[in-house]
Amino acid sequence: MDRTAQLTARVTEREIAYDPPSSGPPSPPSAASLHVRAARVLAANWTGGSTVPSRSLYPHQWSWDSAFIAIGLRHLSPLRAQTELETLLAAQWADGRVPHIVFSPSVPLDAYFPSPDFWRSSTAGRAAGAPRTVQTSGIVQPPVHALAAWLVHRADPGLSRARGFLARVYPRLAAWHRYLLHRRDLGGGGLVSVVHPWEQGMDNSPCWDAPLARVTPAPARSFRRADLDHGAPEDRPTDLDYGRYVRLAADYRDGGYADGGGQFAVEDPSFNALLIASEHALARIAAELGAPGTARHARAERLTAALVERLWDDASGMFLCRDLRGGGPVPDRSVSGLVPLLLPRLPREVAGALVDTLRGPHFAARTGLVPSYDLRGPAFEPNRYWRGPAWFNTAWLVERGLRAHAEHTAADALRAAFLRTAGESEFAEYVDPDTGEACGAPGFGWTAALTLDLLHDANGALDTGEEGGDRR
Ligand code: 9WN
Repeated sequence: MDRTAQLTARVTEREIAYDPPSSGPPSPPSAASLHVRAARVLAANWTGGSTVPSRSLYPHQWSWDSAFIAIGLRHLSPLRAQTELETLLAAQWADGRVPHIVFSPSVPLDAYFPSPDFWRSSTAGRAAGAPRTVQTSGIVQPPVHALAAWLVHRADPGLSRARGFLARVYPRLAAWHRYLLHRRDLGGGGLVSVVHPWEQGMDNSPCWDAPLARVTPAPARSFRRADLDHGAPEDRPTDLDYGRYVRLAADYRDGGYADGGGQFAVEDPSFNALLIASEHALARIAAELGAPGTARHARAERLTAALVERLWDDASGMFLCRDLRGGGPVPDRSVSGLVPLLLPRLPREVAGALVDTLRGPHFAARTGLVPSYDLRGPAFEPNRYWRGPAWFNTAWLVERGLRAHAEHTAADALRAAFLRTAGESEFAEYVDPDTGEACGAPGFGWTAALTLDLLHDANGALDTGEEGGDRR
């Protein structure tokens, strides 16, 4: 991102002021105050070129957080939203990967673990083309970025064209998808695999328990967790799980971040659905830039077919993860298996079954939000990281999915639950799915950003299908 953009992408009072949407259903009475409070969170977390998920727990730039944050920021400042994505993409590796963390040099090393001296991107990642001027992690996160770039462009096409926003991000986004499709099809069936639970974004999900059980944990004395300085131990992953995360990341690093040989390889429904949605968005970006997007739409359709063929489970009425290192389908039901609802071209019977599952006993939580894990599952815990609590980014994805399939009543109810709980929890990182009790970090970036998106884009199904024109 150029210095001029950084200087002009300042937070202004005008951005924080509430400007009600001109169309759509009536907003809840507290919409104006919710808007102002959410905008204040994003202003407080803005660093000048990007937004931290949380000032305390996550003081750097995270990849999929930034994509969600840009989707909300577009309603406050399309320039800041563009800048958010450009800052992230400036840290892309030459092999195309977009790192899951871009470290801020002004934050002390012990503020977050694993820190830059663990990942050693500029040395251990040299063969894979890690940048020299910025320190990053070496793993990735879900590819929400092309979708975010398209939505950000649509918020102010004039500004976007004047700044050449799409022309600048397109080659980077295309290289990012190429990396995933070519280097991460570890199962050979067309889907992308994650090689670490942090890559999928739902770090501590019970879906990883069996694949992780094969991993020998790094000794507890070999690292110091920083998350416990800010988060309650009973809400966070256990030391044993952390030891396994560290082992997997250290092995990947010590192998020069080359893909294919690791102990952990999982095909995940949410990660692949987000890639499909982003591939459709990239096709639209290509068309906007004057190139045909047909081949990309066709690839997205092939990926959708592979997703259904490899990960759909009729018996549970949802998608399941597939453990490529020996376990096959993972029987645990997690919200990841519902996220593909956001694809408008999903077979009708699959979409119908997903809607039924959402309404059924495994996912119908008392807050009206979507729990991260099966309410009746053996590993369910209402407060522990990704093992039951409800997150706001997944609620947003499911809400958009319900709209994509014209389930507007259910979408309206989820939107109302989202806005109510986000406001009451002071934009918490996540909440107890039944009581709405706030957990994790307060003033969380994507919670605030996606609140803004639901306030300002009440009826929007994501513009991700091949058809569908002007639906933003
Ligand atoms: C590891 C930043 C990130 C989110 C992830 C969430 C959590 C990190 C952690 O925070 O992960 O990447 O230290 O637990 O699980 O989804 O992107 O908000």
